Amino acid sequence: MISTATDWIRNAKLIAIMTGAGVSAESGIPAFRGAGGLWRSFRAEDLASPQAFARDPKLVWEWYDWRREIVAKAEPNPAHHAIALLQKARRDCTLITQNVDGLHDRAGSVAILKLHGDIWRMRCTRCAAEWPDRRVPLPSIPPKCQCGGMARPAIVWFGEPLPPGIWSSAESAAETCDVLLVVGTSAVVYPAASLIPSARAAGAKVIEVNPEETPVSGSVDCSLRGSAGAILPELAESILQ
Ligand code: BV8
Ligand code: ZN
Repeated sequence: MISTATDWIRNAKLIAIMTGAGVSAESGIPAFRGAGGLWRSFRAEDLASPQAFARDPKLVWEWYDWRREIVAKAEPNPAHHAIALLQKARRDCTLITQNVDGLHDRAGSVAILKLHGDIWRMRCTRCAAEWPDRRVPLPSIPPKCQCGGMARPAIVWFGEPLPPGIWSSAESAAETCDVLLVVGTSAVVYPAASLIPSARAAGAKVIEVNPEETPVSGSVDCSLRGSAGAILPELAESILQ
């Protein structure tokens, strides 16, 4: 199986890689669904929405402050490094991520299409200014903009549209690639998950890396059952040798 995947990627002209929370699991960052997805008694869907933020901005910010602390202590794992290596070796490799943790950046990946935003950036709810803020923990919650307005995480919440430019770049990468490598996503969040059938419909070979079955496992061309931290370095090594 992995040799098939290696051949497809080696012979591909255009490669797209789409990652989800599973690629950061081995860095110790809890994924959204499954055991680690809870904080106090809340699920991500209860907190990652404009309604939750309007109702209780302090609670939502406490959740992000807690996640920022975990992410700040986390290191990119071999999967992030293997993806960065592939991108360096293959200029025609587009990285699309649903993650907001910034670990792909820290592993050296560039031109990352961040579909759901960035946990290290803030946006003012009053003047819409946007800025990086890496303070952990935050000195005051909720954080404020220089204009005095309340800041929100520069993250795409449920019910909010994805950044239009980034989304259209991700769509065209999925529709033009010869191989789409899907790593560590449960493929239940849309529109991100729709990139998988779009790539397939456009004729790409789709390879999935996940220790578990997902709703797309039955319709991909190659399912590599295992952890990203083990499989990606093996893939990168055999592709680049
Ligand atoms: C939109 C930022 C429209 C937040 C995130 C009903 C009501 C309301 C909305 C909807 C609805 N039905 C559908 C929707 C749309 C909704 C949606 O898809 N909901 C789902 C839950 C059904 N989508 C939206 O709302 C999107 N916006 O539709 O807007 C619109 C359009 C125009 C104008 C106005 C509005 C916005 C979606 C973005 C939400 N924000 N993140 C934050 O992070 O704080 S999504 C969140 O889920 C994360 O980004 C995460 O990445 C993403 C997807 O989850 P996964 O990455 O897949 O992670 P998960 O834990 O699920 O799975 C981990 C996987 O890894 C597992 O498969 C596991 O087996 C695997 N794994 C574990 N260990 C490893 C591993 N794999 C490899 N190696 C390992 N070691
Ligand atoms: Zn402001």
